[in-house]
Amino acid sequence: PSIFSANSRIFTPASPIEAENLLRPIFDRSEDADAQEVREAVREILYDVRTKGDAGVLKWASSLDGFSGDEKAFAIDPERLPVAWNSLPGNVREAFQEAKKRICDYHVSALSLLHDHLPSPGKAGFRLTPLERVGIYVPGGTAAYPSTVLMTALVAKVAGVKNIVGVTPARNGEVPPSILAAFHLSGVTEVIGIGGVQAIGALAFGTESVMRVDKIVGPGNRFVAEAKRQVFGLVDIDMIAGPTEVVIIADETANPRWVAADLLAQAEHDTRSSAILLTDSLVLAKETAREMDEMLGSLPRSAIATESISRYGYLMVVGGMDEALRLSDRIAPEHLELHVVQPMTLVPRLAHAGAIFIGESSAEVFGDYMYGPSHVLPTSGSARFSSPVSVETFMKRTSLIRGFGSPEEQESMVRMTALLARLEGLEGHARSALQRACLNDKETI
Ligand code: HSO
Ligand code: ZN
Repeated sequence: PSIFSANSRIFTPASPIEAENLLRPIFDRSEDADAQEVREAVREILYDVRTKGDAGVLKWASSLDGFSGDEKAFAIDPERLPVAWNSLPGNVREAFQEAKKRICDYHVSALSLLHDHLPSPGKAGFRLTPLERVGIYVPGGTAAYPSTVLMTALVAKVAGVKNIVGVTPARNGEVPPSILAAFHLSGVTEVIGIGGVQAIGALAFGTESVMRVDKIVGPGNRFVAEAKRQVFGLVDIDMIAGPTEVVIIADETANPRWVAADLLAQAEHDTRSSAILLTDSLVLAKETAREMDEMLGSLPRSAIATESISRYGYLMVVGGMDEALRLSDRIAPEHLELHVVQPMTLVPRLAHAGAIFIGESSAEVFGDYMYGPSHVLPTSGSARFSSPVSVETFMKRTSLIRGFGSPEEQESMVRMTALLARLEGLEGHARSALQRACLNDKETI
């Protein structure tokens, strides 16, 4: 029996600096002691895939994933997808359909806000086009979530991506039916049954049997994350995903049962997940701890949740809401819940979060499945500079340039361009510009 009590995770820092120091393990969480080993292992596998193609993939898929078969077995028979979908119970299919509808509605309206800016004569503008071929990576094991398939593949579909290839490890030829069903529901018709670093390599370099993609999207373990980092540039990637996290800002009016339940929902994902309460109420912190202890008693994944809470869980009592907001921005959490009297008033005062759940009825778990925005969000503080997966993840911009507005403007642009080109020692550039000068004083500048 565990002697852990969430009470031991209540902190009452006396100053903002002390609060920040207490949170140090959160900021250091992504720096793995063995990162060097991970980097080297990944480099070796990617090298094999790049130089040996299918044979390289096969070598690692069989030694790491127990893959049996030849490279013809990489591709999963598309006929298995509708079969998997039809094998799900009716009410599960109904829930998935509803999730699909809400995800598509949200992203269709997001897409409608994006417009090409086609240039009139003499102006510049831009055009947005979908990527042509995208790989949706789905990890194996307990982190294989069909909801994540919907939250990535459907977004790509709405953005207009023509070729979406699902990639997931087939252990002994088997992929969980719920994953195949989710591919089917998302309109993915091509599925490759390999996983890990070798799969990322195949997607990035292409092999005899796997066609290379333009972008790789989706979560994965540390090895997959490092592989995506190493192939970035050759292909695009969505992000480097770290363990999931939630911050809840709550005042004394919050319901401690809901706060506790939401913290545990995040903590059960992974022993390295982080769940943090920031409150100005010691009473709320104590009641939340009591509720957590009680709920942990019957939670099937209590071992994972307990480990995550005891390492990266905090019930932090701070001097006031200003301090709570400041700490939350410092963490830049993937998910932020606001359980306070007037939650909307806090929103403009917060700069950094992947997704903000406004008001205590907006639980993060609804965002995992049913609210439309993608649940693939920036983690590990990267919400400071990056965004959730969205239609823009699957699009790119091309600048469009269409001449100058008048002969006078053209004349002066020719002169200035030639001047700057010669400053850079590029006479060829200067002459190219000068070709466009008006006839009267073509060569004098
Ligand atoms: N909360 C996770 C996503 C997820 N939860 C999938 C359940 N299934 C990261 O945003
Ligand atoms: Zn979740």
